[in-house]
Amino acid sequence: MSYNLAQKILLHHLVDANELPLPGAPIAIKIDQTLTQDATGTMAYLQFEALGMLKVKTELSVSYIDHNMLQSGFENPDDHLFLQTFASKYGVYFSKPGNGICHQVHLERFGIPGKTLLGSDSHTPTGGGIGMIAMGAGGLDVALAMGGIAFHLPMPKVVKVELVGELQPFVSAKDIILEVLRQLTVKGGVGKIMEYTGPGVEILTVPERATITNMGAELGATTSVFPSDDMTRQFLRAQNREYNWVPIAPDPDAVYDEEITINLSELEPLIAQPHMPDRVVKVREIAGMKVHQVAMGSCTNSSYVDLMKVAGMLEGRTVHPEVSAGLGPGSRQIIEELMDNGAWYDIVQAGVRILESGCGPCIGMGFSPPSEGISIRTHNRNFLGRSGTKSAKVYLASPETAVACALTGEITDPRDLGIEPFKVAMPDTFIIDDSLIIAPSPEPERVEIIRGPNIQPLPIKAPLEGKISGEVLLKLEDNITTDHIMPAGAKILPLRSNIPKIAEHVFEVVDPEFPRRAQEKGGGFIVGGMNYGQGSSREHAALAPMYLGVKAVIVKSFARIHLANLINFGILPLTFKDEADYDKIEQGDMLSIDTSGIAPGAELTLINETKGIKIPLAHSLDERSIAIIRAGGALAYARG
Ligand code: MIC
Ligand code: SF4
Repeated sequence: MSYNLAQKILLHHLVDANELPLPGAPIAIKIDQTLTQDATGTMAYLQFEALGMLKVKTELSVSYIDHNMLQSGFENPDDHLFLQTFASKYGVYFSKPGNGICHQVHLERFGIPGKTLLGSDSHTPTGGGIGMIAMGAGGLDVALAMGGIAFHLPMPKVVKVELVGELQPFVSAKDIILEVLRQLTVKGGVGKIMEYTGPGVEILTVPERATITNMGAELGATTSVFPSDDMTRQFLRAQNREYNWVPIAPDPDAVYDEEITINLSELEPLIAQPHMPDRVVKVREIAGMKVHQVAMGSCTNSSYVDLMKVAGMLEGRTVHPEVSAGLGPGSRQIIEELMDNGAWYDIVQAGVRILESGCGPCIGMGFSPPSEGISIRTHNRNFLGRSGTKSAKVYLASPETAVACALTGEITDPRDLGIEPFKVAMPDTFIIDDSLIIAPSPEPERVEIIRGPNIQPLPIKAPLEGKISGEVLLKLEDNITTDHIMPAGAKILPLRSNIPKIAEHVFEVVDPEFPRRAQEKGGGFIVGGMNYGQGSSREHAALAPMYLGVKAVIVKSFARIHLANLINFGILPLTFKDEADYDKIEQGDMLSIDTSGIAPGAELTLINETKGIKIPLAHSLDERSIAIIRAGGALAYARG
């Protein structure tokens, strides 16, 4: 039998099976490592606590602080203290605020080729850059994985992305993933693993590979993965962890479910237009548009390679007087490296504002653009309102393009600047300083968990009723993101540990009246289009609607992580058997569904009582998912 790389790692981690099923069939895999970040971590650890275990059962679990770093009140620091004391007590490593963005630090200090990683953040696939099967999931799935419980998912299809040719000057890894997004769109990766192969792979450094696997999340892909080769070995050696290296490659005659080829030599600088990461055009097509702000950083493009390119292009130049440029480095290691080699000076001297090492503007935590402002960002998402300014227009591009825009004040192809092309060499050894990573306590029984007033208990859902009924509380179009459902940003993100409070903001960018209406009507239904719930892993996009009484979500199709989150919190995820039936339901209609006969593969009938019609509905729930929903959610199910 021959296998591709993704299949090899999955096969090795299968629980209770020794063969991979066909794509779409359920699989359960052992999770070796987990990561959480602070905005999803508090819930994940409260859920882990509810499982009643004394210590995590993974090979390694790490709790990072990188999202909620503004600390404009007691909420964020309360969460940090909770997370630090919890980690210490339950066997989890803790990465202090200031140490860096979870995905970047994990790649540098913890990722191991061939291992599985589950993270409560949708960009966990960054780890695929080092040859891991690294997936994003809701906090509850991560809590279960920390408890040693297998992770369940449908067997993904594996897509071979063959990279041929060589990147030209000022064209970079970001342009590769933007090209994949242009071709496949934000729903093109659902149910798939993107596996990168071909001669073009060999010359990409680990951070460049990680840019591609990171933003593969925007395809809706389960994950993306690169082989573990000499480049991986050099990276691990430079991180003083060569002992973690193992070679992993697909078998020469490996078979794939789908294939695409990208010729790197033909790629040009690309840019994603507002408000979707797949609205990709060539930079030259929209060159000349005035730019107000440039934000560099985020887990997509804040690596050593990225920032050295930024520094090299800025050296001796100054940011345009009408542009506000900011940069958030990916980790403390990167800052130390750039301080050590002098590149930091070039960035500061050019007039770039230095932001904290963390998520920052990517999730609307500061550095919001002005009203109607055009912001060029090296980030991975440009959803409506995510920057904190609803009227702003966010474009996503490479660090090279971002610098070009910062220097000229307008959208500019970096090749048109006339800067001499240069190559960034990876250091032979990185500066290793793990002093902001705190190991768990050797005496856990002595550690007291500190819970400030921002840490509120988990809401509980009752088991599924035999018949559910209520009003259509909201009807939505295609590609609704979790940023629409449960917005983030400086005002709302600090409420992540407090469900009653955060629930007041559900669907705020779409319909601010939603929470009040949902509660007044005693809950009800949400109706949507294709790819509902794309984007982040935030389980709050299921948990908060559950708290407001949402019983079922009826759509044309779901994004993977959000579908799992709905199941985990006992909300029925249903799809139209015939997509045209979407038009037969309006907001405000009274619906009812008899759920007593729900079974794998069996259709359900929705009665639109207002219109007096019946509509057949489908679902993808297997026995286990049905049992979870019947129990009122995965926690109730896991506790028996
Ligand atoms: C994001 O990029 O949207 C986030 C914020 O990192 C989320 C996690 C969250 O909402 O806390 C993600 O990607 O999963
Ligand atoms: Fe943080 Fe942005 Fe990355 Fe999400 S996408 S983890 S908010 S840097």
